[in-house]
Amino acid sequence: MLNVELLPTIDNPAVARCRLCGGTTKTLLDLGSMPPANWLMTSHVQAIREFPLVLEKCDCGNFQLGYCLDAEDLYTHYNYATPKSPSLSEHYSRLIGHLEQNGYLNRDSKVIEIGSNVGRFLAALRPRVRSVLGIDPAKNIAEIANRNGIRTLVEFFDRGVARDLACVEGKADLVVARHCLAHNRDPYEILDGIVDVLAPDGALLIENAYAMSTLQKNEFDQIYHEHMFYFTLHAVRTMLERRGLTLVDVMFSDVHGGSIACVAKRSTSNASIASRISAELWHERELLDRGLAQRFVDSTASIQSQLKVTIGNLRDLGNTIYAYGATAKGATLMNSIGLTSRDISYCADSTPIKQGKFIPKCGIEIVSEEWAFANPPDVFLLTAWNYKNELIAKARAAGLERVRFIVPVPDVTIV
Ligand code: DWN
Ligand code: ZN
Repeated sequence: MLNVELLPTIDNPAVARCRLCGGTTKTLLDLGSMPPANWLMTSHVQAIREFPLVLEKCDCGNFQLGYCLDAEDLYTHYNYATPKSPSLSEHYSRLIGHLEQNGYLNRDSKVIEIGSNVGRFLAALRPRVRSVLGIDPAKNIAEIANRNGIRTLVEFFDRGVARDLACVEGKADLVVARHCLAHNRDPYEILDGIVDVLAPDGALLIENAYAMSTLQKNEFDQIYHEHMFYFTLHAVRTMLERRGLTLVDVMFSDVHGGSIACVAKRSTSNASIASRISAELWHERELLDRGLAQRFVDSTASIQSQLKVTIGNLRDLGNTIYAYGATAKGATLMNSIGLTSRDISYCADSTPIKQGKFIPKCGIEIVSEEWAFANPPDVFLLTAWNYKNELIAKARAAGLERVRFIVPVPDVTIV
C-alpha cells in the first residue's frame, strides 16, 4: 500500500508549510503528474502510478516538493547504483583532501555513511581512516556494496538505528550524508539520528545538489519525487541550527549539475567557522531577491518548448535519436514534454540493473552502452548531461565520430 502525503500539513491542509522552518510556502513550478523516476518498468506498456510533482518555495530560502512519497516506497528496492566515473572519483579525492586538510578527518577516524549506495565514496575513504560503515535502505544495492567489501547495513537510518549503532559500533568521528537528506520528507528524522551517533567533536558532511545551481542553470529535470528538498546554504544552516549544529565549512563542486558540501559540528564544540560562509549567504540572498526563482520558471517553459521542437525537427529529417543515461532527471525531462519511444528509440546506460527495463511513463527501453554503440543513432539526447564530457568522449572513443548530442541545459544546444 502506497503512503502518499497528498497535502503538505495535517494541521492546516489549506496552507502549505515549509518542512524546515514551518513558514508558509508558495507553489513555484507545477510539472503535472509523474511516476517516480526510478520506478523502471518491466515492459513498455506496464501501468504505472503517477503523483503530483510540484516545487514550492519558502522565504527562508528552502525549496521543497509539495507532495511527498514515502521513503519506503522509493528506496526499499532501488534502481540507482552510483556509476564508475572519473569525474566522481576526482570529486571524492577533492572532498577527502579538504576534510583531511581542515582537521575533520584523520587516520584514526571512524566513518559512517548514510545512504551509502554501492559504497563508492566509502571505498575511496577506506585506505585513509580507521573504519568505514555504510547504511542504505535498498537491500539490492547494499548487497552490491557488501560483495565489494564495503560493510553496509540495510536500514532506514533514524534515531533507533543511530542509538543501536552508537552502542554496538561506538560513536562516529565523521558522519557522511551525501545526496540523502534531500531524499526524505522530514530530514530532521535523519538529523536527529546523526546527532545521537556523532562523537562530541565529530564532523558531519552533508552534500546535496545545490538549489542555486539548479535555478541558475535551468536544471528543472532535477525535480523528481526522490528530491524532496533543493537546498540553499540558508536552508542547510536553518536545518542544522534547529538541531544544535553549526555550519562550519562549505565546498562547491560541479558534480550532479552543481553540488554543495557542508561541514557541521556540534554548536558546543567551538569549531572555527570558514569566513566565506557569510559572503556566500549574502550572495544567495541577493540572487533570490532579484527574481532568480521566477527566471528559472520562465526558462523551464522555454527549454521544454525548444527541446520538443528540436527533437521533432530531427525526427522529421529522418534521424534516429537515443537518450544517453537512464537518469532520474531524464524521466522528468522526457515525460514533461511528452516524449515516447516513437521519438527516442532507446536509452543507453551502463548500469546492469537498469538494462532491459523501461523508463517509466515514456516507455523507452534501456540498453547497454555497448549495444547502443554497436547500433548507433544519429543523435543522442544527453539525459546524463552532468557527465557530458565523459559520455561524449566514450562515444567518440567507440568510433562514433559523427553522432551528435543534444544537451538540454542550461540551454538547448547541439554538440
Ligand atoms: O540524488 C540522486 C543522484 C545523486 O543520483 C538520486 N536521487 C538519483 C541519481 O540521479 P540521476 O539518476 O539523475 O543520476 P546520475 O548520476 O546523473 O545518473 C547517471 C546515469 O548515467 C547512471 O544511470 C549511469 C549512467 N552512466 C552511463 O551510462 N555511462 C554514467 C556514466 C558516468 C557513464 O559513463
Ligand atoms: Zn522555510
